[in-house]
Amino acid sequence: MSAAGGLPAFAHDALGKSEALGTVATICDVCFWKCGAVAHLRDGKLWKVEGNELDPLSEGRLCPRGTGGVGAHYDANRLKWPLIRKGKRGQEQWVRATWEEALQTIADRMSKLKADYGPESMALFTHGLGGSFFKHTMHAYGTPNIAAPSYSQCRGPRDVGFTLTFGEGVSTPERTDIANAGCLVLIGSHLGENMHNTQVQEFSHAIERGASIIVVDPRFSVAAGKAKHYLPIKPGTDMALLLAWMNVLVKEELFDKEYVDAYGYGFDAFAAHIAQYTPEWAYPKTGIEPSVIRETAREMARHRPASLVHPGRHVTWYGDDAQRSRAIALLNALLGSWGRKGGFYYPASVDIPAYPYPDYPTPRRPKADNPGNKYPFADGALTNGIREATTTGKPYPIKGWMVYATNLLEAMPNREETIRAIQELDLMVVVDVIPSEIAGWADVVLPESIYLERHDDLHLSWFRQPFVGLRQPVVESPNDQKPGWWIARELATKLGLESFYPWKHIEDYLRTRVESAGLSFDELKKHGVILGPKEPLYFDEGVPAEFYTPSGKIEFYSPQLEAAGFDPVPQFTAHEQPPPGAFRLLYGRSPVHSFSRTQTNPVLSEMENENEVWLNEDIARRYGLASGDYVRLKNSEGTTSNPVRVKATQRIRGDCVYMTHGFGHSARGIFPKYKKGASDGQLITKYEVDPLMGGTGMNMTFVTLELEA
Ligand SMILES: Nc1nc2c(c(=O)[nH]1)N[C@H]1C(S)=C(S)[C@@H](COP(=O)(O)OP(=O)(O)OC[C@H]3O[C@@H](n4cnc5c(=O)[nH]c(N)nc54)[C@H](O)[C@@H]3O)O[C@H]1N2
Ligand SMILES: Nc1nc2c(c(=O)[nH]1)N[C@H]1C(S)=C(S)[C@@H](COP(=O)(O)OP(=O)(O)OC[C@H]3O[C@@H](n4cnc5c(=O)[nH]c(N)nc54)[C@H](O)[C@@H]3O)O[C@H]1N2
Ligand code: SF4
Ligand SMILES: [Mo]
Repeated sequence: MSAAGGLPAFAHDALGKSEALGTVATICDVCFWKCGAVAHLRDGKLWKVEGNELDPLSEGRLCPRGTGGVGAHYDANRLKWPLIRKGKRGQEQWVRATWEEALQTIADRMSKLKADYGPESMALFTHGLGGSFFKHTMHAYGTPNIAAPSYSQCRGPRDVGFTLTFGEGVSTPERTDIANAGCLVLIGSHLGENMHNTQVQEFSHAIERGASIIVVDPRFSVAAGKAKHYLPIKPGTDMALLLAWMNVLVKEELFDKEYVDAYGYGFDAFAAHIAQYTPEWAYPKTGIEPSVIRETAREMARHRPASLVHPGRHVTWYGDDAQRSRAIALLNALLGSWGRKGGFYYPASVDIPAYPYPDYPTPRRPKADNPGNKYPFADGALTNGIREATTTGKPYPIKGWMVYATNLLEAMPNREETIRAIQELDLMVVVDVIPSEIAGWADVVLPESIYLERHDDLHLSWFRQPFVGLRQPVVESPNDQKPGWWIARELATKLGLESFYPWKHIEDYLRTRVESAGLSFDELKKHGVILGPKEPLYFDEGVPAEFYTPSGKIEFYSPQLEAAGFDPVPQFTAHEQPPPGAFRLLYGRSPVHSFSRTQTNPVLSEMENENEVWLNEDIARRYGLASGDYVRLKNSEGTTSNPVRVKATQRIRGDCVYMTHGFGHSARGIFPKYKKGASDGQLITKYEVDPLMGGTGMNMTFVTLELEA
């Protein structure tokens, strides 16, 4: 099984051939969706992972990445023990250290930072459930600077746009009732490539049921292949389409008048504003024919209120993303889908009290990411704001970064800016499982046990079925890796913060919490999940129709935005288009990989070990290119990618190219065979900051093609 790295042969045997010797219920972490899983052992070794049938998120089925999760345990690229830098930052030269040495080094430097600059000078970047004990240690230490790219490089603008409109965001997992939608509109959301398990399962049931699907994407995505209407929009013009759709619904009186009368605020001002945005106005901008705009608007109206315009997730596209998300929210409001079956349901969670910790110290200064409230509607911390504070020393110096499970060099736009900030630090710590790009810049690298080797905090998502889930170890770590909770606890102890960790082992912590809610921890360990009682999901099931906006209503016209100097009703802004000979770089998901975190997984790498660049076939022909040829992409600043294989296809417009994110690794410690393909993260140097909330629009990169000799 050399192709699959260190994978034992039996891991590839036909499933079910021989009896598994043990099973452990746990939670997948190949992405942060947190599906309930059951891991099987054979001869004491990790054999396979399947869905946990009791778990409402997975309903017994994992996505391909989750199934391939065993490969994370057998990944030959893994960090094996703590490392301390020798040589310059970024040279990726290390000496092996003991945990005692590594953690004492970090604690000594953190104590010095606290004395010299205050605890706020330390920032934590984190992604996923595993980060919760690092957050706890950092709060106890006294810093408010805790951020994740999953806010300002992903879903932040969406939740701001929805909150401005309905008074609430769409949360994770999204409260979208795809399961019951009669019409589902996907704007970019590439379900089927985006493999968020629950949504993909609901989407496939919707297809089976014959739901009417409308897909808006410059690229004929997997979802587009299932659509009744596919709208190949010109990139960056979705706002024009949304405005025109709303224009049709209002003009033809197809919207839910009763719902708008009952719950809407400022509808008349909204309607007056929207009157100018006819389908004929939108046509030259979007490239979508007026008749198609009208037909699709009517299709949505026919199915309302079970007409769901999906809010998307990764919406940081063009810098006006919160307003575009608000337009999506308003379109849903016209269709009456919020709080209605087949639209947006009201989620619930099991109520488990927090652990009775002492109070955290109050930071003396507010967080540094958004000085002077420059981005007035930011309701999460901005990674890019912390990066800027680190580089400029303003509003106060940030001198230490702790980076947990987030590859900032691939995830944040403009890698050079990130490196410049890192050079200002007195301390840079990375907690990772492989020697990733970001780990390459650390002073101290701490190897974490992978999710199948550790406990994490309880999983308490808000969902249509309330539940609590447990991640627990299935196998031991192969080397000197340690679980995050242990690392965060040891570090706190060395910082003199042991009063924040009254428990010794995480099982004591978990048991205390679960039992304080009157539930059985032993049952949770056995089944991996405990369901709570179902609650009403929709207004007509008894959910009170309350909107937490200032007016207490759905804000068609937003006095909040107006007061802050922004458009109270969304408007269209034209975005720069690529110059002749250049293409807009678009990116998305590979169905068998997560971000930049799975390319070294031997099982998933066997399925796909490099990405491709999608290029319109007619254009490819002009360049003399065919599928399988290799090109490099060069951005307008002159940054050039690794060679990447061409996919010449009619499935993409001629003004853009597309690739999946996460490939083209450059870290020294990753074996060369896992570094194939090109990195979108390397090419995205230009970005547009959202003036409402500080998210970074990253679809602003133009590339040209460099042919391989
Ligand atoms: N397999 C897998 N699944 C994942 C992940 C993963 O890593 N792997 N990551 C998860 C995460 S964190 C997120 S946030 C989601 C992201 O997934 P989504 O939120 O579904 O994806 P987007 O980033 O919106 O979209 C990429 C799609 O938008 C299209 N697009 C690009 N520009 C435009 C435009 O201007 N207009 C329109 N209408 N479409 C455009 C692209 O062609 C592509 O099809 O995926 C999640 N699911
Ligand atoms: N150019 C570009 N930028 C993007 C995106 C894009 O598509 N293109 N997508 C955006 C989106 S939607 C999001 S949500 C963010 C996500 O971006 P990130 O938050 O960076 O997410 P990942 O790529 O999952 O980063 C995971 C890092 O954690 C490490 N890791 C994996 N498993 C573990 C573990 O068990 N423990 C620890 N300690 N570390 C682990 C991996 O090796 C990797 O270094 O990126 C955003 N930025
Ligand atoms: S969506 Fe896939 S990778 Fe993510 S948690 Fe679920 S099974 Fe795992
Ligand atoms: Mo994301």
